This record gives sequence, structure tokens and C-alpha cells, in this order.
Amino acid sequence: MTFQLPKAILFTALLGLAPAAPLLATAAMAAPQGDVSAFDPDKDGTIDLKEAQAAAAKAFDMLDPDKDGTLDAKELGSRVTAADLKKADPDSDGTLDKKEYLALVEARFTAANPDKDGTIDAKELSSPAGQALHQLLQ
Ligand SMILES: [Ca+2]
Ligand SMILES: [Ca+2]
Ligand SMILES: [Ca+2]
Repeated sequence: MTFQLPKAILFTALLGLAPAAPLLATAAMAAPQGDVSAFDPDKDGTIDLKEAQAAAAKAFDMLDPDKDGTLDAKELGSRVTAADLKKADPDSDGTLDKKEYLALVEARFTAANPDKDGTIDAKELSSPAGQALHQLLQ
């Protein structure tokens, strides 16, 4: 009899957790952490700067629906904080042109590559610095 109560509590707890599990699985599938494959056309398992900038250039075009060649804070959304935008915007016009955007990509690439081997591997991509880089590539 003494084990009846703990069992009931455990069962209730499992029931409570169950609905969350499919949601978590969906979120993980939508944003796989450390998955370099989307940015790795030569399939060597890492992202080099050329691959990062090619992906970023594509992302830039996608984010610039009015095709004026610049991204403003609204178009950049959560990818770039206000402080980062200020730093990445040497001409201080409040927007990033493609050259400024790619320079920011290079800065974040360097930050995400502590071993300085010229590439971002899956582990580096899943680091906070890697995630910041990742945001600029899609
Ligand atoms: Ca590669
Ligand atoms: Ca600018
Ligand atoms: Ca590296």
C-alpha cells in the first residue's frame, strides 16, 4: 500500500508531460542545432567562410523584398540587435547593405570559430556564437 501513492503521482506527472513531447520534437526538427548540411554544398561536414557568405548573400536577397539593396532593422528582425546594427553600420544610415551584412557574417564567423581552423563544424555551429552566425545564414 505504501507504494500506491508515489505511483499515482508519477503517473499524473507523466500524463502532464506527454502533450509537451510532440511539440518539443517538432521544434527540434524545425531548427536542428548544429546541422551544417544546409550551408555545406561541398559536403565536407563543415562551413567555411565562402559557404557562409554564399548562404548569407542568399538570405540577404530573401530578406530584402523591396530590393532596395539594404536591410533595415525591421527586415533584419531578431537576427541583429540594435547594438550590433550600430556596430555593423559604419556609414550610419541605419541599414545594412550587402557589403556590411557580409562583413558582419565574417565577424560572427570568426567569433564562432575559436579553434581558428577556417571552418565551422557542427559543434561550433551549436555554440551561442555559432547560433548568432546561423541566424544570418537563413
Ligand atoms: Ca563545407
Ligand atoms: Ca549602412
Ligand atoms: Ca572551427
